[in-house]
Amino acid sequence: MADSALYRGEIHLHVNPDTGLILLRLGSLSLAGFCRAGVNVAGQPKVTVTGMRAVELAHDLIDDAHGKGQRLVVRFADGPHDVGLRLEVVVYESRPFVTLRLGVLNHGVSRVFVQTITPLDAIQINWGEGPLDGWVNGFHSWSFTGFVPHNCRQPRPAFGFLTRPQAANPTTPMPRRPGQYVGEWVGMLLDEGGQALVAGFIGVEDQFGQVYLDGRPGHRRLMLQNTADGVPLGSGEVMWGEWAVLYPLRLPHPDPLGEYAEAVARLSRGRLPAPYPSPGWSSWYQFFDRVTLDDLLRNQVALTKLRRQLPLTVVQLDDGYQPAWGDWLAHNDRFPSSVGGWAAGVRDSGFQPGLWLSPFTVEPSSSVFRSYPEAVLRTAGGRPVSGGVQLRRQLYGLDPTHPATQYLLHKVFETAIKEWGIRYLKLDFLYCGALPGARHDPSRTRAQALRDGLKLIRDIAGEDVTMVGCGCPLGPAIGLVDIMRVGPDVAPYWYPQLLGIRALFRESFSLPSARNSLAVSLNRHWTHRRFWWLDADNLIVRKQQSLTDAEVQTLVTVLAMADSHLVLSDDLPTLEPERIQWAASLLPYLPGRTEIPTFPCQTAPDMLIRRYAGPAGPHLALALINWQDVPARLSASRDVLGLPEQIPLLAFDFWSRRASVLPPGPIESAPVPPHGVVLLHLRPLVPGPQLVGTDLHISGGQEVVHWDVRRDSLHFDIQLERCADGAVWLKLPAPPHRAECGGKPAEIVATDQPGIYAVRVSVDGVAEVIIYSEG
Ligand code: 9PG
Repeated sequence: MADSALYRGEIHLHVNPDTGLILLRLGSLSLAGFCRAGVNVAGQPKVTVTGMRAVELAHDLIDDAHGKGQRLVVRFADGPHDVGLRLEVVVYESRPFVTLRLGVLNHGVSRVFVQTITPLDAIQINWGEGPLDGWVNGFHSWSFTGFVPHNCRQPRPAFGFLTRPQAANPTTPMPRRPGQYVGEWVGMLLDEGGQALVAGFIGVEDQFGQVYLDGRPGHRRLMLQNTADGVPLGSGEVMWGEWAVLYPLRLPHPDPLGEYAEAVARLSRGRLPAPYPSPGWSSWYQFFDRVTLDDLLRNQVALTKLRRQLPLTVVQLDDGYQPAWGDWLAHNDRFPSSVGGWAAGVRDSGFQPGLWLSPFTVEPSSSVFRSYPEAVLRTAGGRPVSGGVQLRRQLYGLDPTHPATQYLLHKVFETAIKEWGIRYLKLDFLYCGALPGARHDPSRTRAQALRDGLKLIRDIAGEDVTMVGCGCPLGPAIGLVDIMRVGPDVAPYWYPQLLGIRALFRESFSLPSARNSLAVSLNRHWTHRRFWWLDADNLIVRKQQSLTDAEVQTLVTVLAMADSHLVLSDDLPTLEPERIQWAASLLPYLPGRTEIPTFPCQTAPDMLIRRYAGPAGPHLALALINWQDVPARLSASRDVLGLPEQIPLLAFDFWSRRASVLPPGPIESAPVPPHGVVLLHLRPLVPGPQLVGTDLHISGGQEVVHWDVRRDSLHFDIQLERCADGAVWLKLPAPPHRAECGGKPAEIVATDQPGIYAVRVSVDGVAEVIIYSEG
């Protein structure tokens, strides 16, 4: 038999042909385990087939989506029910990872049902002595995603027995003990010394995949498992699990999941709105499910008045117009006329109507539920499968593989898109298209059923309609949605609460709350612009709510630093002018690069960096977030920021509008209020005139598009695509004599810092500014 080993740099893999033991060395770590599959025959319990004795080993050279590589193929002797396994392992010339997948072959005469495909179950991991921390990805938009310290239990859904599918994958068992973790698609193990291991499925279209991790000393385990949902496999047929990857990492690292995400995107190409998604307004976080047509109309009037100042182009009606979930083409008595009539009015006033729909969800009182009972996904025993409970409403899922569901999807989306002219769809509760159950087409997995459903919607909608995924299992939506909600709901309060109770739910990361939406979305930033445009949920800026001013500033700042899709959800006619400015400061989206230096080692990352390059020189925005409940001084080392240690920095504090010069050494803040943020724009101090910052745009200067230093004057242009009054802070070697903005005199204000001046500017889309120095 051929050699049973593969080598490439730090990666070494060996399969023992007599026992099937897979030995994998990744740098200084080593893992040992087996591959397995779980299958059953009709009416009998599941049995495990383990790859043990190799009957064939083959090597070849390949050239696939990840480049040139060497492949090892191992065929194992048949196990129970004459099921055979075939393992493929690849190492690549220019990739730091090993990929593997497992095939299940039915060599028997009767059908088998495939439940699980496990390309690697590593039951032994050599990795130091201490306990290992975990990082886990969650199943859908609202699922907990983030760091789990080894001494804490992985956060689980509140009232799981009622609301499990709303928070997590209902078929994935939750880890019981601290030190055990389970991630959907991808997870990481981490040690104190900065060594990390990434393990995940890069194939995401056909089967859901979990990575089970145990970081406890003496119990270490890493299992990559696909769920095949009991799909039948006929005699002589083969079914492949998804491709998985493993790679070691040294932390800190600028982009720990970059290799993983790029590999996913090479197999399932992402979809990106170009050049960026249209910003909008939504009814949900102000009016919730009590929204009326009048609320919409008043806000449309306000949007028209604010158009130059706050150029939002989509008006998105959320949940609340329908008489019942499922009856999406009808409207309730808060809407005297049809949704189509409202949409036409929105278009007439020059905006784009956007509509919320929950295409795979029905409630029992809907006419769809009564008229198309066959479209509702059921258990093998015929009971509808629960999709959870929303505001005391029992939700059920539709079966996307059923022709009746397909007929309903056609009807809803053809009406909404072709008749009503909706070009922006927020598609919610999409996990309801992937609930576990007995599907009409039993050969489709849950992941395939959802992807089929989303594909059908995309086909009806066409390429130009913007689709936002929400409550959506991440993998199967890649390439089909343009924008993805990557965290739970924001709310007009900071911590999660249920029925007015806060104390019990602090660790319930899937419940609506500002903290939850920010923390989880930041842990999914690595998906941004790779799979879709990231949506960290709507912005709420109004004063009339339970968020403090500091908390609202944190919301604004995180959305900016994460480069999130912007949708404002406040009652605009009553919104305070200052708050309108806060929201407007996020527009337009300006190019920059986000870094989260502590990722993946903090549940709620407290430091965000965004690097900008522009004609006024490169600068960086540094956001330090105080997640604590008491005021705190926050700091960042220059090393982490990649800034020279010895050079003073020009700093502009965006929220306090203060310019200063920071001495060499670490950057330290004044006390930051609970849940507040300090946002600094930093530039190394150099001789000559310099931009310090602006209060026009949250990037603090990226809107300056032209910068020309002459002998006695400084010329620069501002491009904002909206109207704004504000100021630009400048460091000038000589006191300015006079200033002009758009040909008119501009006021110069001295600051308390020698050599730093603020120049008042008025921008009408663009502005040309000239500063003349004395003498
Ligand atoms: C409309 C809303 C908004 C919001 C969505 C989604 O009960 N729950 O677990 C639950 C979770 C999320 C949720 C509502 C209920 O919000 O994210 O933006 O569109 O639906 O109903």
